Amino acid sequence: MITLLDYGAGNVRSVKNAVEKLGGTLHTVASPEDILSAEKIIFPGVGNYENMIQVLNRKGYMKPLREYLASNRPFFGICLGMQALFQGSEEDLSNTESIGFFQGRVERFKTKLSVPHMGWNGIHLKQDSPLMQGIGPDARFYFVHSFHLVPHDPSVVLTTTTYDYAFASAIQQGNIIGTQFHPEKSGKHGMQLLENFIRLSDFTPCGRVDIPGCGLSRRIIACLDVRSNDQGDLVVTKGDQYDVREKGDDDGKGGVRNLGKPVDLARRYYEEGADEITFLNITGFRDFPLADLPMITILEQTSENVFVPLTIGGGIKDYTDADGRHYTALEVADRYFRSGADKISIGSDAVDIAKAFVETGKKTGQSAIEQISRVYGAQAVVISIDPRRVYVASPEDAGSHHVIQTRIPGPHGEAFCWYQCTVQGGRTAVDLDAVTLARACEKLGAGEILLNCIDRDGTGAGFDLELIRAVKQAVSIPVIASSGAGCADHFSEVFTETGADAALAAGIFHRKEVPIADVKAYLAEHRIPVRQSQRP
Ligand code: 1PR
Repeated sequence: MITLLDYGAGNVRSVKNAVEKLGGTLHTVASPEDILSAEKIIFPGVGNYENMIQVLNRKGYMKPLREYLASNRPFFGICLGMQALFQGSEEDLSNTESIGFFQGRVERFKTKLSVPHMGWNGIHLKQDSPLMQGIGPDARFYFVHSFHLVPHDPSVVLTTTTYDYAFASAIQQGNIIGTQFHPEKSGKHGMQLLENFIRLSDFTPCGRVDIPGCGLSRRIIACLDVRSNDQGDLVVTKGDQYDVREKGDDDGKGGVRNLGKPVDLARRYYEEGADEITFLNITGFRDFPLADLPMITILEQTSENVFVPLTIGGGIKDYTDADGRHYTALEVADRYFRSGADKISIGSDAVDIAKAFVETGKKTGQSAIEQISRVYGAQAVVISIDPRRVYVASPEDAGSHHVIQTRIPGPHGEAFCWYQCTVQGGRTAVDLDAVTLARACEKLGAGEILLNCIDRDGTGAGFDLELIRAVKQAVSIPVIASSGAGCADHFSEVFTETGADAALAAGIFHRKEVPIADVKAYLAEHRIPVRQSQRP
């Protein structure tokens, strides 16, 4: 029997699903007594440290947790669940007392690399622990965090991981274990680790070792654009420059392209080695997503069998329904996190928010970006940008917009362009450029940029390298390059020429033109680090 400490923030569904898939039985903590009577505890933490500590205090969990840990019964803290074991964090501005079982604190990454540290990274093993049985030096695990542990006592470090510099990525003392990475999101190796925790009863390490692992890989993301077709079924579709209807009918208005069922395709991509899966509800801007229960069901069903990060986008904004009930974007996001999402992606609403911020220079604290980031952490907030090129003869013609000199001249030989943001799936253009939008959203608390490009979407002509380079240079959060992948070499090109942290594709995967495994094999041949595809 595993006792799950769910304090109400973040996606615990994946941990539940993983434990149940491995044959474990779960009981969720409902009172402080449940902690005291537990035999094995898993404490998954995602989101904001300060919020977590306040909730633990409010629920009266601090004292029983300290008693439980002192008894050396098995405990597995994941991400914030590990950080909480120490004395405090730079993320906690109110400096509330933490569990303090170990000496040390949590500090923000001090690096020029993208923060959050997001993606699949290796581990350098420092202790010979039964927990690590069956996990070799090629294992990579999924990390997503802006803060890392600085323990006082180096003997509690189980593994370190290098992101610019080495930091403690897992700790262990007796049966008390913690990982900064998410085993429940780390495919086969993560499942092995959880299985070891469920199966074994004594984790006491047998001594010190020094086994280096591999480094951070570039991520390959499969994207599923989802919408109802004309028969009302939710299907994965795929547009050409955002037009998802078949061509060729007399009136030019064919049916919605149907490339498969969302849950089936997501599972296929997980098995083929996708590092993440993104669902975009592409009509979310006009329908209220919480009324769109099938989308919630898709997430719930996907998370039963897919153990890599899931992002969901479309319609994440404040909303008033037909009965006059108001929902905040935070409530919409909360429902998605509870259904199995690890990150939410905001498209149209981010444009309005950023525009207001750029015009006033003031943060309201109330925008969807700020609210969701405050509760769930920056790493859970992705901004999806849908830009289109606007050619100009000279930089002055672009006004205050971020303009670049382009190698791809415009229809009249223009040598300059800027990237105009759009909303509502490309239907409406806005007086804001993609670079300014990305910068503003980073300042407001977003943790990642999903950078689409309407000109390239579905063309197979390759990513828009000039766009991606401009945005990547403007922000310090990770950037996902999207739109236009047509062959494996396009992925290699986008990583080497823009520094993108991840690359996303849809059409070539849906049509089975280039399998994910082939993309990864090609990247590995070209010395670009990737997590090798492995059947789960
Ligand atoms: O505005 O917050 O409701 O979010 C809506 C979301 O839906 C946005 O993220 C927006 O990008 C997306 N969206 C809206 N309409 C469309 C459409 O296609 N008609 N899809 C759409 C965007 C673009 C990519 C695509 C890549 C890779 N899809 O995500 O998957 O371009 O494609 P490729 O590899 O085939 O070239 P909101």
